[in-house]
Amino acid sequence: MYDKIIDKKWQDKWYNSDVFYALDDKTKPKFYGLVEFPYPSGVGLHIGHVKAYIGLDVISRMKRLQGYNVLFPIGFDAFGLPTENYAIQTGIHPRVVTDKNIEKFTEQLKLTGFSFDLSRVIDTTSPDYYKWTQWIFLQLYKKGLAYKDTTEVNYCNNCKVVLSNEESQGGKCDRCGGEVVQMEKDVWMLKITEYAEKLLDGLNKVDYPERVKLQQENWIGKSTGAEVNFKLDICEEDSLKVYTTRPDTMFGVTFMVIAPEHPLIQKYADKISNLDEINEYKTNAKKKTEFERVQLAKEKTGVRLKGINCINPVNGKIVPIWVADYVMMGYGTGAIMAVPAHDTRDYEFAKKFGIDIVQVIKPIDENANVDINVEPYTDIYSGKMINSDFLNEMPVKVAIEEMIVRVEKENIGQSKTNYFMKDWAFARQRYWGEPVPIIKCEKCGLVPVPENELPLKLPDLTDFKPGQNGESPLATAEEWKNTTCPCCGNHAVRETDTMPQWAGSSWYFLRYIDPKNDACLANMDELKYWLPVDWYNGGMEHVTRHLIYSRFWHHFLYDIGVVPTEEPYAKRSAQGLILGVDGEKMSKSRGNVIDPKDIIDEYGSDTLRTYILFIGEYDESAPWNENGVKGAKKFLDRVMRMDTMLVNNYNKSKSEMDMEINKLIKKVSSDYENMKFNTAIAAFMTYTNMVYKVGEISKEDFKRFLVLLQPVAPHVVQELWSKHFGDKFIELEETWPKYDESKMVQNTVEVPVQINGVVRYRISYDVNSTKEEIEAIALKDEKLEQYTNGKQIKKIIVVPGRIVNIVV
Ligand code: ANZ
Ligand code: ZN
Repeated sequence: MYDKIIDKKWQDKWYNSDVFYALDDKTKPKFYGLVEFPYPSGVGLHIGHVKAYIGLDVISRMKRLQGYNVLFPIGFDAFGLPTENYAIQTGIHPRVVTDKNIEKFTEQLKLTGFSFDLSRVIDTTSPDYYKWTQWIFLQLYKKGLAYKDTTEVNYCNNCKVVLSNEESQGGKCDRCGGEVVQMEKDVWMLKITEYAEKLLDGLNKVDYPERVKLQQENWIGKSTGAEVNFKLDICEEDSLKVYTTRPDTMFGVTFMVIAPEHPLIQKYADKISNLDEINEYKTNAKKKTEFERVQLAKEKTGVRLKGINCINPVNGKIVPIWVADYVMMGYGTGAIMAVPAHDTRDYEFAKKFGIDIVQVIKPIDENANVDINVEPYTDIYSGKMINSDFLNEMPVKVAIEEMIVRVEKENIGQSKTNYFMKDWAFARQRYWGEPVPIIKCEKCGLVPVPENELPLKLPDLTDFKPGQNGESPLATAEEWKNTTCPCCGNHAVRETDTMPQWAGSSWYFLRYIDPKNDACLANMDELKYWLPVDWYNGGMEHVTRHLIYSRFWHHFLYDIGVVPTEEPYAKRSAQGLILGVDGEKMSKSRGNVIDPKDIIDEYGSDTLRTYILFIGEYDESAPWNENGVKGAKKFLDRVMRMDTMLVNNYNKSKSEMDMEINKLIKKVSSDYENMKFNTAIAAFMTYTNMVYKVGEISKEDFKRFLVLLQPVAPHVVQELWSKHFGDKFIELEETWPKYDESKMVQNTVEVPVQINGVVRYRISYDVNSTKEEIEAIALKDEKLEQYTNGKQIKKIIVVPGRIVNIVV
């Protein structure tokens, strides 16, 4: 029986030893396995963490046994709102809360038996660590990639912080789920857009799942097209600039749309006869989130801008301008040329307001039924131009090129690439974050804190509450805030914004490589040996947040010569969720949360590990099932009792047993490598059943079985190992077994031998034997004597694979 008493016994030994520490030996091949480090919340380790970490725990354990120098580190991403909010509620300092939570987390990680290198634990809130986060910020600042700008930002009234686009996807705050509103604010921004191309390119050089690549590509959202200027009828000197991906459709433009925030409205306010109406529309638009505004399904609204029109540069036609909130100020130029015949949103708008619709693209198939009076024709990635003068009959792709050439030649526009991704709003108005190391001087402007003064530590406050109107609590730390300018020595004040939580996690994997270095973020020789991370596992929810941010920082650090590789992660995988018993996402409110601690207490760590790996495909979601847990426990019980069947040499079925263990080695090795843990465990179960059926297992095969199973059930395995094969840790004594392909085919056959029509005994021979060889084996058998009684053998007939007939 697997008794959970052994868990503690081995955990104590493991974590009091250096068995999981990465070696300082660069002659060995290395394996760097990385998992997303946890936020140490008060709730502690949840079941999702276990699933997220166990995959690479298995792989790392296998790699150790395969002779790699393995770095499998863990740390804590500890700045952030939950801790701070808790501090505000209870008055306990976030430092105290964080330390307590980290301690609790570490204990729970040990309970699960993870093979993390605990000598390299990092904590993003420790000044030794955030010194380097601040240092990276200063390098970004010096290269012009960190800048301060007054822009419309996403703001959460609940959390009282500015959010980046990545943190407000779908118009909801990442933290609290509340509505995100737009607010004009002076904030720090990081120019991630400058790295858009590199981030796209780099995807070709890494081994990421397709769905991860696709999500990143879509988030970056590269779009190529043209900016085209439409002159204003009231002032031919001035024009309205639009961004379009379809310059080929310019003859189909029947109206223009500008975003409610477009500056044209201010500029020509005196020319607009319905300014009040426009302003009212603008006020209403402000109340909507960006998400609401751009939704396709939404009923279109808008107001005609009376008093100003545009002139279509290709045909001289007068085109009315409308103000509508489906056009966003933050994308392209905040103005579009509307082509209702071929764009759904423009079509709905034109129908609602009775605007002309002119078809300019027809399908290649002349017989296809297109009626733009009924619906827009949007299948326009192929097709030919009509009603378009010099473009007529051209395929659309040619027409796009042709029109770009034309607008550039006639100086009415130029080709243009846009990205959906925006620069990264990089400031929070909260206490528990890295202080932005910048000083504001009246004379010198923004001045970086000198690098030798880093870390710029957080002041010790007692009140952490965010201020009103987006003021940071640091603004109340008078003594800390007031300083002198490093440039001119005059009085100056510190930046009081802190960095967002994503800062510390954007480079943490570098620090694990050299966690105690105080001269640089990590030593180059160490980085050269360990980078890139060989395998990074994490959640799908981080693909367009952390995974983009950290790739951006890494590319930047590569460009300034601080790291030796362009891409940080060679390979990425993503685990699926564990759902509640009801098949729904686990949540406190649903009451379907499974606490790993409860499972460990009742069934043991290895049961939890085995079950989670067995629950389904590792990268897919699967509901929790208590019977499955019991099944895993039963399997481990059977493994624990397998040693009652140990023999030095097989008495029966040797070749079959040889075949089975070799098949197991091959399957488990490749299944682990492909994260097919469930089928690997199924193979262990089949093998175990077979051993029980045969009733014996050789010591040699048992050894190999244990090595293979160790990554999944290290407690059980180490216990059995110490009982039969010595006291040391298995990884110090044994290496990963190799399989012998030649033993994996069924290479012997067993056939009956009949003497005068009666089956008397059986012989086995190699499948490749000739008739003569089979004959010889049949005749050599010692049992022959007793059935022939010395009589003369008259005839022997061999039917290979079936029978041997002897007539005496
Ligand atoms: C004319 C046209 C005709 C368009 C047509 C599309 C289809 P992506 O691919 O996402 O870059 N657009 C441009 N700026 C916009 C803004 N600020 N808010 C809302 N829509 C905007 O999309 C670019 C297309 O989206 C542009 O091409 C423009 O409409 C619209 F048959 O111009 B198009
Ligand atoms: Zn100064």
